[in-house]
Amino acid sequence: MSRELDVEPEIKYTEVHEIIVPHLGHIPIAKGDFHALPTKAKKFIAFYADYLKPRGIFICDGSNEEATEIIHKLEERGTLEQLEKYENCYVCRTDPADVARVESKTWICTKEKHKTVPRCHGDAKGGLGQWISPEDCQKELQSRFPGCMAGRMMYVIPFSMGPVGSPLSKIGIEITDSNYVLLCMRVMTRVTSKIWEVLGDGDFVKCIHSMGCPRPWRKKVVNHWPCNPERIFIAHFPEERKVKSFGSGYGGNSLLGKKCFALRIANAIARDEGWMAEHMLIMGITKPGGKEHYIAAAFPSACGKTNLAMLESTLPGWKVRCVGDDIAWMRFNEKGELRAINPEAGFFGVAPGTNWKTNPNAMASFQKNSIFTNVAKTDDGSYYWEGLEDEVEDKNIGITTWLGKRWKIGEEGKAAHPNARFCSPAAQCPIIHPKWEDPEGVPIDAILFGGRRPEGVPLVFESYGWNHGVLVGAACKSEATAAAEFHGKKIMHDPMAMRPFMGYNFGEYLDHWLQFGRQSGLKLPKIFHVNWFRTGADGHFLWPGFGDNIRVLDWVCKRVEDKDVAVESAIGYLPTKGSIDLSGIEDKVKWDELFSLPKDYWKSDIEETKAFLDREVGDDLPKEICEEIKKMQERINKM
Ligand code: GTP
Ligand code: SPV
Ligand code: MN
Repeated sequence: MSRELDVEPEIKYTEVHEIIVPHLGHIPIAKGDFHALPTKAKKFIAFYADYLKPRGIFICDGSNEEATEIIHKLEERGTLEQLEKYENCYVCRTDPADVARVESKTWICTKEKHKTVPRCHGDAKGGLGQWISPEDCQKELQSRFPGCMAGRMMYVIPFSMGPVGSPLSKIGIEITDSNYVLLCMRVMTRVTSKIWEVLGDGDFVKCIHSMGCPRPWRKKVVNHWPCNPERIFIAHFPEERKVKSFGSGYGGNSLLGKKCFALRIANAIARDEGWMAEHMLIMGITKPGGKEHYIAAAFPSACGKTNLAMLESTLPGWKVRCVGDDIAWMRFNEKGELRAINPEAGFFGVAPGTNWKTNPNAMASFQKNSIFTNVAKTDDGSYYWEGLEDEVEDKNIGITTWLGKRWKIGEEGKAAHPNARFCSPAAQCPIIHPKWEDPEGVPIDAILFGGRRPEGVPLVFESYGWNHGVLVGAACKSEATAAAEFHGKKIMHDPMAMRPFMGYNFGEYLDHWLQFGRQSGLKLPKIFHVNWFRTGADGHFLWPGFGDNIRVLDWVCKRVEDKDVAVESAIGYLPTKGSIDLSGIEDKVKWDELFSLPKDYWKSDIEETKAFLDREVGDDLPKEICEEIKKMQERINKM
């Protein structure tokens, strides 16, 4: 057996059982029955207790009493503040230096470099996964983790991604010194002591997280939110199914079940096991009197997944139901159907822009049992953010911003951080699908890709087939958003909406997608591209979006049903004029502008995409993708 890549050199894994466990005598078990746990879990906990040196070990059981106890503690300390208008809702303000994912400090560690990043040439910028060698990684970890929980409690969180015990689910254990993380993990994943029974002797994904502020901590703690932003380091070990995250308490950096496990680690597991872990929402849509179709959609962070997954149809009679809003695990079953589950149990959604008009179902989901991060609070105990202006009764009410400043609507500055988030249980969503926890998953009929494309890209088009669809996904680009550390509105590549979440060589990932197309007997979903964000000459969006997106989904469903409502174009099938139902919004929508294909734009776009893929994927770029690029260039030249 190979040793763990990141085992601290002076402590051997084989010695854990004999050497570390006796040390537990010095670290009290604050809660839980350590000795009743499965052996592998005991070894894991003991090893890290000895290494991180917490003042106690708290084995979480997932109960409400446990949460209440932690919430009270955090209220006393000032980390959480109750939102009195709702039931069991709290606001948390972070250190303003810790507000989003940090791609530049996120690493994948494998022995071989090209397991992680493609064999590309000299000038690759390396945007598709960052590799770090085990030696360098070890150095970084050694300079951070030993003793990093001194004076703090070590929480041990057993959790399941996917319904507990389902064959498609996977178990993880997160060790953290942040009780905010514990509270959010309880919402986002299934945390229960049943995990220990299901786990038995089995393996689990090891998640280790620390805020990186051992006591005594001499630096100033801002907003009662300990963190260590200069020292953030997030390391993934796909071969060992392990994640180590240091320095940040925020979202995808610290709720390790989400991006770290359910995307980066799962992505690598999925390749080995023949399935897919994707940054996709899952939804079911049924037209009046029709059959339900299931759609999975990959849009980059803050580009509309949560909103689409919970869409409130503006066309009468349509039924939309949400299976998941951020991550899909998908596998072809023995009948050749692509089945998808949502591995998460909650929503960690963008708050600004969410209101009773744009997303009433999200609003309804977080009226109780929810945690709001970096939102503002009104003096009458309600949350507040940009987009709620029209829904506040008293427009003159006093507001405390996410930065703790006194503020009123209309004044300068922002009330909430643009990446402020609500964290609420999926089960509270009024349109949650009755099958959202079905261990078999739901059958996917169509896959959508999309992004924020102010220019050139029509509202919707359909790919010419699976391989072309994979190219459409690989060519995804979008304006930067506040979900990561980038600033400004530059257009960035975000292939398959997975740029920040790749767990292995992106060339091999594309090949993994393509091999489904080479197999026989699989019912491959149709692949589409959508763009809600095209702007006109005046800078305004050309498409009303939100509930009106049902009109586009309607067209997608017609195509899934093989209806003749499309015409060929250089970039794929476009809707025939009039085949998208615009009843009621005819005046608002300029069809020709929304669907125009400027030849110069597409000529340079495909060239730029080709240059990007050549540069970043290099020798690992599958030949099918090169062929599809060539066909696309030929079509564009003929425009
Ligand atoms: P992550 O949770 O970061 O992965 O984001 P997401 O893809 O779930 O994005 P979300 O649905 O939270 O939307 C992000 C932002 O886009 C919000 O401010 C929304 O108001 C806005 N948005 C979503 N859908 C639409 C749309 O159809 N049209 C327009 N104009 N804006 C939209
Ligand atoms: C994203 O950025 O895609 C999110 C938010 O869903 S976070 O959990 O912070 O990654
Ligand atoms: Mn996301």
